Amino acid sequence: MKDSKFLRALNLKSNAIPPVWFMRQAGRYLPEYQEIRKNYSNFLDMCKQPKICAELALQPIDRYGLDASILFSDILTIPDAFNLGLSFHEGEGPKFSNPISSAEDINRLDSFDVNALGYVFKAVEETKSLLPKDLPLIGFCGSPWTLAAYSIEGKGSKDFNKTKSFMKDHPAELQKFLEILSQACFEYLRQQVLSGVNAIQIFDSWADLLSKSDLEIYSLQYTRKLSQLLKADPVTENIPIILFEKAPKKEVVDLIFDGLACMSLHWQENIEKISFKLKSKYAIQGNLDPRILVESDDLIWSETQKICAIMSEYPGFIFNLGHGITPDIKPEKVKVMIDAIRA
Ligand code: 1CP
Repeated sequence: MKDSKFLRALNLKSNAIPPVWFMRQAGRYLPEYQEIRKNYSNFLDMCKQPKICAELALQPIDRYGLDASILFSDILTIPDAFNLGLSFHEGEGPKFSNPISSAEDINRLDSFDVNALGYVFKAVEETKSLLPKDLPLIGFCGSPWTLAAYSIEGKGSKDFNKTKSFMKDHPAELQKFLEILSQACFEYLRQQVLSGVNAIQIFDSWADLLSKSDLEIYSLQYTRKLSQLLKADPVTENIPIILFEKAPKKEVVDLIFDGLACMSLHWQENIEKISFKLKSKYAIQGNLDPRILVESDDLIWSETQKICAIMSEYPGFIFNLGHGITPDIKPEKVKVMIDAIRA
């Protein structure tokens, strides 16, 4: 892994050309993904096939020669392992048949058995066996808060009203659930590392649901706890941790903490301003607006180069989008962006 530009950046070393990978780099915008996806009615069944996951993780690497690969799985495997009954069907987001709907549901929760996620760890091993030697693999989990939000809401949602009511009615039980999820995330990531991942990203994709003070109480507190557990364990202590917070109500400087290697910036953040504050302390990943990818090649090129120019003197810059690639994007547009980075 000595020659990995991505790992160099996470260690705050400079690269003449920034490393690049994308959130949701494998997925529905790729025809080769659709080709495999059509064989499964429930997306989760596909995630339970380690060899298929490895093949899917390699698709964007083969197509674009990216600088990092990400495990092909989903953040919702943990709630599924708590027997909340996850499925994903055609044209729908995730659905839980047995969501958390009362305080008692939390007290009655099955204990977490990391071995129930053995299919994910096998997928890590399979993916590592196919990847070029110097290409790192990113493992991941959802933040405890984001996992709790889906587990209570029972599905994806615009406003997560059920979750917000639960928070108001049962704050102590919610905190208990977040504790349980933090420990589960730790065991899950530790096992991913034992199976071969080289870096970890924590997705707090529903950070934007929380007010400034609730963000600390229900999300950041537990993400920090998870990171502390990782940094205190000999298996995971040297694995760089990247944190993605979607549109948080707090300033980025108020989200970072000791033990973090890198902040993955949402597209609404001002990368230039933030770079002055984080320089020499944290790597930065980001943060082109994914919607730029529906625009003209010229605009994609200039907006990509703008970010690269701003960050050219920043040791520890990793090019990424400010959130995931959406299913409507044409793969050729992604190529334009990569060419602009490497030009
Ligand atoms: O029908 C299909 O083909 C399923 C689409 C799909 C894919 C390709 C889902 C369902 N998950 C994934 C893969 C996935 N999910 C990866 C690995 C691939 C890669 O990045 O290249 C990762 C890292 C995730 C993580 C994930 N899942 C997040 C965090 C990232 C983010 O976008 O904020 C979240 C929020 C999910 C939930 C999820 N999974 C799938 C869907 C449709 C959703 C979102 C539902 C909603 O809007 O609430």
